[in-house]
Amino acid sequence: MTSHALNEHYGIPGEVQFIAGEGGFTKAVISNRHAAAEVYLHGATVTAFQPRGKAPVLWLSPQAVFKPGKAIRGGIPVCWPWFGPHPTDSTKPQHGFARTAQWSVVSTATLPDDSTELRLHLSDDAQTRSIWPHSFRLELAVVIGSSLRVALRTQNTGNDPMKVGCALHSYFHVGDIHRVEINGLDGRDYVDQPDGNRIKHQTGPVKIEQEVDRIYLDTEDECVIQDTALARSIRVAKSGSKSTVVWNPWIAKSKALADIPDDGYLGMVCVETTNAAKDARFVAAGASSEVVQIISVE
Ligand code: TA6
Repeated sequence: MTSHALNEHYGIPGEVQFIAGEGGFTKAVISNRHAAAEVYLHGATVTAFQPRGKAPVLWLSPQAVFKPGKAIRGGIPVCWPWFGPHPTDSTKPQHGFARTAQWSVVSTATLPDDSTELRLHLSDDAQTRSIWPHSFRLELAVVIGSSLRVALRTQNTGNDPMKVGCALHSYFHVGDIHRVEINGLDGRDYVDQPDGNRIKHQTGPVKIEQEVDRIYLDTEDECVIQDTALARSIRVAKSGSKSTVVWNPWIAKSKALADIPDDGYLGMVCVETTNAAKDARFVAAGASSEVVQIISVE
């Protein structure tokens, strides 16, 4: 659907407008009394969220590549129906196919508290079934208010159970990674991916002093990113998830990844709400499963 048609059907004057964004991909530009935000239909990727009077909350790489088949580097990519490499077939895309698919608009609405809701959906087609032999309806509901609520709902519309791994792979903007601590994971075990996937135990807050790529297990807790440089805390609450991923590429990986500036690691950290590792979920035929992330700034 063209931006013009989208605005005809789903635009809300002064609040929701669909325009051509980077790479010619369509994005929803949202503005209300609480915040401003942007959401690309490419991958249903929230790429910006900024509460009124506050610094941007999400990090979007200045070197992000906007082209078919490539995930946007930053914001909140939707990793689905698997997290990380495909469990058995390395030829299949890392983090699944949802984050590079073209999603459709379901609805837009102004909520009673003047927040804005945008719902997007993705359903199976011959292309997805060639990669993953299941029928599904995926819906992303984004509510932009003083906080940002992102809900990913998986519906199994087929006749067979399906195993789903996923992530709301959120990149957060921080003032200085050296002065960041992440609270909420104390006492949890985690898979330390850069160290041979060894299982380790978290003591105290998470500090970023090297490449960090950890799947924290058996945790339903809220995380708080203490960003001393920007004198703020970013709260990341969740439901439908028992695994939280923390990632910072650090120096070498920032240099290795073309869509991250060499010094990109200094201003970002990922805290991801996931069904990863043993937290992947079976969704029975006709059933649904939902993961929710709620982001707020203090
Ligand atoms: O969520 C952490 C992670 O799995 C890291 O291993 C890193 O690969 C990151 O995702 C980004 O993955 P991408 O495929 O977007 O480069």
